Amino acid sequence: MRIDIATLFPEMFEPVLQTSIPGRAAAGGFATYHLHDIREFADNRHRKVDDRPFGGGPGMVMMCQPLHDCVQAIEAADPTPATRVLMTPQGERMEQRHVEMLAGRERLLIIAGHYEGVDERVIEALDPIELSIGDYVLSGGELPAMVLTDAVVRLLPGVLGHDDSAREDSFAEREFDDQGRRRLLEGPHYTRPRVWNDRAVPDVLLSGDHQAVEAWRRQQMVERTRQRRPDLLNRDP
Ligand code: 9D3
Repeated sequence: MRIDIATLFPEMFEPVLQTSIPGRAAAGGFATYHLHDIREFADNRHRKVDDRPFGGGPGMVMMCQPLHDCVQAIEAADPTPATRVLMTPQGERMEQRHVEMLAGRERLLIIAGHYEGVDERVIEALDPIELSIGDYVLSGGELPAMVLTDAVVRLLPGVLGHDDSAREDSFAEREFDDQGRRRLLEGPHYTRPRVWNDRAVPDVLLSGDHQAVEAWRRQQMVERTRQRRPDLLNRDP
């Protein structure tokens, strides 16, 4: 998969995309990342890409022309059609179903907004999928673009080890259902030592009784989900 990212801060992305799973995806040739600085498409001496909002109000608005020219140049650089995604607080809240849909595309063009917002006319002209990563205020769309990239590339075939893909294939172990909805929260995890600061690992996990372990884990998952995420229980099938 080719992932193009249009941003005012390309330098923010490089360490994140070269590390951990996104880094492995690139090193293995499963994903390529192409960063583009929207400011390089400013057509004025001062490299200005924002301006004051018509009608007044606080903050600055990202201008149409630099972003539009940036997207045209990105798309012209490779004939593969790109799925355009704008990261914006006005978007649909991103969930695993969006991630799965985007992981099936050959090429993504992710636009990280900044400032108060993007001029509505260039959004209309580009007609991107608009996504938010949740209802809290960030300084821009850069971190959301990285979140989306991480979530997508880990789904690309071959990126995760065999263990993980085998696990994803096993229905009972799947984290998400066919509609991309989270099923149950995970239960607690434990490793050595058996006692740490007077806290012991639950006896059942040391019992060697595999059936009892599975029953206990299931009960922990259900109880934790009831307490923390009751919205996940008793939903439409
Ligand atoms: C504090 C300013 N807000 C109202 C006066 C509006 C606002 C504008 C721009 C709030 C945040 C931003 C920058 N954020 C994003 O571009 C963004 C975002 C986010 O802030 N939260 C969750 N998902 C996303 S995706 C893009």
